[in-house]
Amino acid sequence: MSALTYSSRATTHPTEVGRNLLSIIAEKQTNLCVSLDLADTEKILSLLDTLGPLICCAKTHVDILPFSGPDAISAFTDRLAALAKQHNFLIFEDRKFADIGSTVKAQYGGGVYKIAQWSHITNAHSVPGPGIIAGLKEVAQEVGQPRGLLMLGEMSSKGNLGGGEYLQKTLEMARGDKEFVMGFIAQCAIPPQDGEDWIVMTPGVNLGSKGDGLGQQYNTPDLVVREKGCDVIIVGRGIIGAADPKATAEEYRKAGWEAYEKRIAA
Ligand code: UP6
Repeated sequence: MSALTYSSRATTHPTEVGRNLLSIIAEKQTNLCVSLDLADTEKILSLLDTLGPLICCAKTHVDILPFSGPDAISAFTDRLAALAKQHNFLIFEDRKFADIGSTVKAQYGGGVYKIAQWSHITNAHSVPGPGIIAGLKEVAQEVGQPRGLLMLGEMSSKGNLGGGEYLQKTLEMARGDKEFVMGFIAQCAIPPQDGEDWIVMTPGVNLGSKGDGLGQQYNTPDLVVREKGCDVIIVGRGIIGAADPKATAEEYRKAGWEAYEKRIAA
């Protein structure tokens, strides 16, 4: 796990999106990514306006939203981009691509969502093999804006097939493109080899619950950041389901930041 500070990693990270994310984290003193799993665009946008100063990243599942048509989608993603700029956070569409290179290329760049146009970060499963990274990268390069990919190495849910040898094989795949793959969705730090620095973003974080009855398993910010060495906590229902999302997000921000400070001081 990294004992280096976010700010030092922000200058050396091999990917541009990684450097941007680490600088935002260091500058705003927040390793909190909020997961906006809501079926209401106005709610998402107004929450982000409130939570913007407290987060480094906003995670979306754009396919949960009931859009009336393509114009409504671009209106939403434009407003999302404006909020990201205003409050200085990155956008992470949690698409979890999982097909052959040629198909994910079409899914990432096209369709109604045009994810690559507005999302700084997206993620992919390693099941299809390295072609998935190559396909997504072609789209990222066409966009001409910094885009980063996280590989899913281990999920938070009970009984998932990730971790162990699967994570190791996913890491080997990621090593094939260190300029595009910025890190992992995982539950522990990924030990770097020379010149590597994998950003680990970790879902399954909640201060008040152990799970959701549908397989989700929760850990605390302290466990995932201090003990396991992860870099970013991803919190959904813990914040968006709270009576006061702003005050609750500040609790998570503080808990995530203190866990990081303890880790680098140890
Ligand atoms: N997510 C997980 N676990 C993973 C990968 N992704 O929970 O291993 C995503 C879910 C959801 C969010 O798709 O958007 O993170 C977690 O939300 P929650 O905090 O409300 O459980």
